[in-house]
Amino acid sequence: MATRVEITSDFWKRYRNLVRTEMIPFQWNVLNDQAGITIEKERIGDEGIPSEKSHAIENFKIAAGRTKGTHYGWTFQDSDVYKWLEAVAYSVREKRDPALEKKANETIELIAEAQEPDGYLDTFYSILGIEYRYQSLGGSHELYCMGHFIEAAVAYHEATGNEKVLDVAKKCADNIDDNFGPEDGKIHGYDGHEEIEIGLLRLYHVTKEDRYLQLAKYFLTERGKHPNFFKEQAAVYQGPNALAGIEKAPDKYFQNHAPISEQDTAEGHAVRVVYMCTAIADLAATTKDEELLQICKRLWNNITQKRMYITGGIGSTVNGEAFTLDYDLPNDTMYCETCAAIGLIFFARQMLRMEADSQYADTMEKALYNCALAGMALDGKHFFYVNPLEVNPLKSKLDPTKSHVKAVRPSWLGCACCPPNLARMITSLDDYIYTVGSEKILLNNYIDSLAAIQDDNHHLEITQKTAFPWDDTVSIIVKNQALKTEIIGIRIPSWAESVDITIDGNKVDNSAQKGYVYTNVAGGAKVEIVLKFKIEIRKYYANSMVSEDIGKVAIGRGPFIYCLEGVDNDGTVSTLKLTENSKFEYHPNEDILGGVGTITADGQRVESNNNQLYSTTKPVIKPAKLKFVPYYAWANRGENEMRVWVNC
Ligand code: FUB
Ligand code: ZN
Repeated sequence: MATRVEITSDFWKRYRNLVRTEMIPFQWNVLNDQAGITIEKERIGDEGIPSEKSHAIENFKIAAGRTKGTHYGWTFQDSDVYKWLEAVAYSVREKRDPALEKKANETIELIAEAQEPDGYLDTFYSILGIEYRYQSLGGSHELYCMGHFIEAAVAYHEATGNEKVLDVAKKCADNIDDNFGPEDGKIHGYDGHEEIEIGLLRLYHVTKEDRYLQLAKYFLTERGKHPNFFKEQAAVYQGPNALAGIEKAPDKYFQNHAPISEQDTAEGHAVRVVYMCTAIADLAATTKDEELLQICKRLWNNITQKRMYITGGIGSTVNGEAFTLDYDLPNDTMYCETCAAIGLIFFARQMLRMEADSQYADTMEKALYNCALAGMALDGKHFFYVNPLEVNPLKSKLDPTKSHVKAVRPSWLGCACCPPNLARMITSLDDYIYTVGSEKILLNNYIDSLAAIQDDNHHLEITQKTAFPWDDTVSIIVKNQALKTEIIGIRIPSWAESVDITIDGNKVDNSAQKGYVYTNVAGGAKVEIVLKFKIEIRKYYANSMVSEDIGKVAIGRGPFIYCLEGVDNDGTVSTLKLTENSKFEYHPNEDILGGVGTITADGQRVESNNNQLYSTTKPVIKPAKLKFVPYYAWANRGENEMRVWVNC
């Protein structure tokens, strides 16, 4: 490994240990239907949601011929197993675990047995009708699942040296290559859900086999060139029900409305968009393609400047789990799927390979510390799919348009894409701290850690000592063991009011270029860079085009966005108000929510003085104390009202 980062941060070690000791074993039990839990439907009113069991491992056993039975679950049920395997890979990369590796190796054997002799891999069609494969790509998720497998395989191979898993992945990619592409006789199409493109590029990076890169490029550039592709396939399809009817969704749902070169706005299903963008950005960075970079920048700007929540969440509507239009950011009906925030983090990471611009790392950090982390309970065993910015638990129960907006995290969901996505994100967080380029190294995330960066261009160690995100000081010790000078770019976060920087005790210029302050570390030198951020409690106002946030304010400190929860605020938070003169105080608080910083403010409560629905009497305004907790930690103390955007 060219770069190895050991995370030593208390904040992140707790999460990473939780994933290793609770989440991965728990998910294994779920995948094997041995967790003894109730699986919830994502929302009411959709009878087609399979939620009696996971059956994911059983599907593989049936496809492998080890047991008899039929397929159960979504067409993409296999991906739950692959994401689990990927999380295992990163977890054992951090700390070898023979018992867990044995389970993973056995799972790989099972997957290999389920693979068709020609490399095709998908239990849904292997069980229900292999002759129908690749014929219903709008909803079948075959390539999506194989993409997840390939990602897991590359990660597991890199972590353990396991060759078998990489062989299965190559066979799988070769089968896709045999079946798709511009040549006559091949399918001129792509999957309804982007993901295979990410997997193929990862496989290319490890094997250097150009066919995989070309195939990823084909899928990306073919998309949107013939929007009727899914409909045409569906019209003649006679195989098992692979989300029948999905082809009638608007072309935008699949990012199939125009070639990617003509896509200026983020349209349709949010996870698909950011997975597509991640792959385009990886391809652009890998091939140094300027046109692809411009596509990425247009989509990035549209998402982050017009369609993203202050928590880093994306997807404004449950209808198609999708983007809607610029500035349409409702707080209590939105989607903000955990996977979408994670996908945005993937996209940001790829953008940093091309542009040393801190906006990417700022957004990565925002999505990570807020929307993504909120997807998981502090116990590591309960998960949100949807991450609202405002909840009234009764409305979620009684208003069918809000049934997807849950007030407490279920143990597991019928559509289980988010929990294993969180597991793989948290276990691979070490990959997001630095961007190692041939000319410079960017320090993107402040996380207590030890990094060894050793490749053809670099030979150095970087140690970060910090109690961030709760503290304002970071000591960075850079030991350059090479002869050449290293250029280190240090990110100045957008939430910092200012920063003092010293190098070996001497104050230095803190002017930044696109959000990074650069310093040279001479060959053979060891320097200590100390950053002291001025972090204040901030009031954020949304653009006035966001009608839902007019007259409201959101509170943040450092990377965290805060929220009000009923449990801290006499039950009801919708009647609370901040004023222009509200004074805020920050309190480190070890006693709640696993140790967080809370914020209090003096404000007001608005109360009607009669019980009429409408009245000519103005409500009474009473003084009130407001208490805020970090958004990521909400919904860990039972069912509660919650609000990010507070009346003011
Ligand atoms: O379609 C597979 C996954 O299920 C998507 O990424 C999620 O949004 C959920 O729809
Ligand atoms: Zn998800």
